[in-house]
Amino acid sequence: MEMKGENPFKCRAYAHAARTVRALEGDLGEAVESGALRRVKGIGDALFETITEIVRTGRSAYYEEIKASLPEGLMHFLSVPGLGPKKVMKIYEALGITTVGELEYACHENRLVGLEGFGARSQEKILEGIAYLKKSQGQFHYDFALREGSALLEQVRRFKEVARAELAGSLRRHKETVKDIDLVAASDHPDPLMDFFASLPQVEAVIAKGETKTSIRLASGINADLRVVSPAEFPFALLYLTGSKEHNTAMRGIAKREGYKLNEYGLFKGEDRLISCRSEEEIFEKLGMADIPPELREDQGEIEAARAGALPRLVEGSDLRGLLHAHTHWSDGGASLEEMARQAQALGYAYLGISEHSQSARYAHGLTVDQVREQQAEIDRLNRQYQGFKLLKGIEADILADGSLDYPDEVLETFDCVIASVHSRFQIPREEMTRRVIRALQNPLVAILGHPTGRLLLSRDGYSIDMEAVIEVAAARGAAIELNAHPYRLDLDWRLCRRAKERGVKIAINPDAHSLDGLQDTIYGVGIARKGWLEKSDVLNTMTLKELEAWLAKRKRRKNTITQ
Ligand code: DGT
Ligand code: CA
Ligand code: ZN
Repeated sequence: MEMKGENPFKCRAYAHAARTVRALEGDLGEAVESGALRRVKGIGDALFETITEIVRTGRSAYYEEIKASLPEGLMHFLSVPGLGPKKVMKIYEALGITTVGELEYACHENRLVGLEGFGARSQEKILEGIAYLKKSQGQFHYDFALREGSALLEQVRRFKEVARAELAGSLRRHKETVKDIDLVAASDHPDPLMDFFASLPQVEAVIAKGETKTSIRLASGINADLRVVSPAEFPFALLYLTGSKEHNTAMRGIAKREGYKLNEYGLFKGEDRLISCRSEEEIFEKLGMADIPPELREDQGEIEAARAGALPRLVEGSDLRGLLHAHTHWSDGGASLEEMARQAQALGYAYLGISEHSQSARYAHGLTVDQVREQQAEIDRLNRQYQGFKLLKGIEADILADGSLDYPDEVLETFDCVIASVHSRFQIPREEMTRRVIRALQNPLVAILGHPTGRLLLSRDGYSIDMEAVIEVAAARGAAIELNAHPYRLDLDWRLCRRAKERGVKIAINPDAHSLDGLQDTIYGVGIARKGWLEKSDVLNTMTLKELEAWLAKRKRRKNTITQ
């Protein structure tokens, strides 16, 4: 609509409605049919009609009409980070280009430099954006791949004569992003299973179909491979297809040293004598190793650890006692304090740390000092009603350009748990960003550094920062670092989680929830924490409420001893 130059108010109403629908609790179809949606704020008659049409027919005539009136490739411009609809149309109208490839070429030819509203710097940024797009193309967020993969797995498992089936590949290893979905199934009759798989309703195209392997593309855009093996081969195929490639290579080396041959079909001794194994665990055992959790299979020392009996006991979702970092209606969240608290209790947690945005984050309705006081009073009031559960008073304080925080210390002191995060000025030089974040961490009132690199998976790299140096300061200060569990962030990266653990820095697995459902994003953070070798004792919010309160109080005492 913006590309077509539609009325800006109308555009905004649609964008707003999209966010509203996304945050809606319950079933959208029901809300449409009962007319309840019509009573939701911001959904007028026209929008209600459009949404009803989409729900009932899966399409919108208005959308199709707009789309058809624009050159097809132009929509893809919008995937280039930093290019909005207005700029896209300017480029199109001035240069007549309609594909991302042409756009890249035009940048190389310096044709954007002289264009009104552009310049050398914006041309360079567009080129960077295109490079990013190319790099991330064909990659998918973990949560999306897991949803699609789990649905496929369920369908395959329900098919007759499938003895066992599992997800494999990067999805099973819980990588933060994945290229495709890998599935392995055990069956003595692969043919009908291959036919069944290739004709599932969500299949858009069959890429390859063989006797033991079929590759499909789903309508949602991601590819999936199904490998079918005999039940006896299953554990070996699962091990092999889980990988990673580097882990597999190292495993083969170990097998060889032990006088075996290991491949996707089996473990063999001497002249191809099969050593049968019923599970991956048995294969590891035969090779003198402890069972290596899939998350660790990246050839990062897990094989040596498994041989030495020194694998970590990885943290589990059930180890978490509470959650920190949630937003509510008070700033940019989609639910009330009470609703969030109720949901956290329903999920079995003993505490929930509320952390709205701070005052300079206007775009996210950051809290003024007066609002902070009001919210804290409201939290006190609610806490008096709860038993075995407590809301913690927190804040997600912006780290300002100079590394100071967004409230004076007298205000920061009133919180139980201060999370400090960078939300602006990402483009500064590495040294400056490192100094900025370190300065914030040196404030003894800061308990946790929020989403420490600011990355948005598949759309924005983290800002340039010396995380090793930041980890050192967190260690010295006794502050924690967040592992933001939102599937688009998963920040701190798992490779650095391990570094933090080595330095004794606690990691807080935080949902950064902006809705009731958002609280359950925590599972993605747990997966990444496991991938980063973290154990229960490495994770801040495995503490009981009492332990956590003592940990937080210690921080405040330290503040007093410094200022006195
Ligand atoms: P991705 O890129 O997110 O799909 O990552 P993966 O690890 O799922 O890679 P994929 O789908 O190409 O292959 C699935 C598994 O198959 C992989 O985890 C390990 C195994 N594999 C694939 N190619 C090779 C290879 O050349 N050598 C060995 N040893 N294993 C391989
Ligand atoms: Ca894969
Ligand atoms: Zn944030």
